[in-house]
Amino acid sequence: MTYIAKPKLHHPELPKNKVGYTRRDYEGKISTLCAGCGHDSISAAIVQACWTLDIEPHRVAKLSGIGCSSKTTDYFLGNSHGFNSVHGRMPSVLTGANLANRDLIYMGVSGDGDSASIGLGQFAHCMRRGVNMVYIVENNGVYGLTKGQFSATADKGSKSKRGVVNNDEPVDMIGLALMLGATFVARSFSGDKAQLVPLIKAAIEHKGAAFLDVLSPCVAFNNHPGSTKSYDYVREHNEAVNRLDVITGRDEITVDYEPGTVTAVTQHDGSVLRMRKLSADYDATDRVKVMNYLQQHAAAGEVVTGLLYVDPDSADLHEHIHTIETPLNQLTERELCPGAVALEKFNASLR
Ligand SMILES: Cc1ncc(C[n+]2csc(CCOP(=O)(O)OP(=O)(O)O)c2C)c(N)n1
Ligand code: SF4
Ligand SMILES: [Mg+2]
Repeated sequence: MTYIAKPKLHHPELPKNKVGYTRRDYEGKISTLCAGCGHDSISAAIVQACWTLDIEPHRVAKLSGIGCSSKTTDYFLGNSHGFNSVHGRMPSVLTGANLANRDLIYMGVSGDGDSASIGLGQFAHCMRRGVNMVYIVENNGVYGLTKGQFSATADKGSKSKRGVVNNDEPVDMIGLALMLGATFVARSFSGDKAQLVPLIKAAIEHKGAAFLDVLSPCVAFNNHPGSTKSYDYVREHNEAVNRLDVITGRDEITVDYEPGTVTAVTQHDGSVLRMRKLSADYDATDRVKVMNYLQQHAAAGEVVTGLLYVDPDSADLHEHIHTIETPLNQLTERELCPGAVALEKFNASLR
């Protein structure tokens, strides 16, 4: 992968977070994406989210597949663990890493081609298994890296840059994530940092599979009239159901909730999601109602954004399969290989 390292020089008085890092410490290499690509704004939002959450960079593992979107893991969190896998295989590689070391924060970054075509099966299984991760799809409706073919999320009737109409039904990744049991489902727009940063923070604090579909226009191949993934189209059709604040479990909670307008959801680690209702009939904790609401609004041509669904009592894969609290990669040989007597006893219990 080609890259240009960022100069390390910065102002000596840049503000530091609680763990002693400046925002610059969360950046990566200089991006080689097209100027104006939505994916770069998502990288900036990830940097902002991790810096403000006071996460030590070495506690994050970022994984990706193949595509312009998957290249971005090189452009943020340069001091974190990273693995660029093959096309559509990020979820299985991430699942394996997560099983070996549950102590890291896992961030999977993918594209609509990477996740809705070749990686659709992998996406499905990490959602239904509840792998503890933030799964970000940088959704531009095209294969940007291979020069703008329609992807499986391109809307029926939308036009390519050359005027060709897409006649195939789109894969609705939000609908799939909900159906498959994801416990945190959100949609946002790369051009709306005020909405995107708190959603990423909330997804990081969530236990289980947190899915974020981020509309991220491809300025080179899908930002023209007739595209439903262009900056203009998303701005004009954006229908936000809520606005989010995240208060981490570590901080004292001193918020004054306004009855009727703010819903507070406490997560497993004590962090509180405060959702300001923008739509009076929206309940982000009722999976079936959320699915109906999204279908109705999609039929009306609206792009519904915000925290769409959250299960405050979520569990993750480790709970499902009863692994021990100690990360498997820290177990000693003695614990991993308890000896012939223990093995014989175990085998006898199965006879
Ligand atoms: C196994 C395999 N098949 C096909 C390709 C070619 N290929 C590279 S990137 C890509 C699609 C990328 O689209 P998306 O995930 O939407 O990322 P974007 O570039 O739009 O961000 C394809 C088909 C590949 N690299 N590997
Ligand atoms: S081709 Fe599209 S997706 Fe790729 S970097 Fe350029 S604008 Fe972004
Ligand atoms: Mg794409």
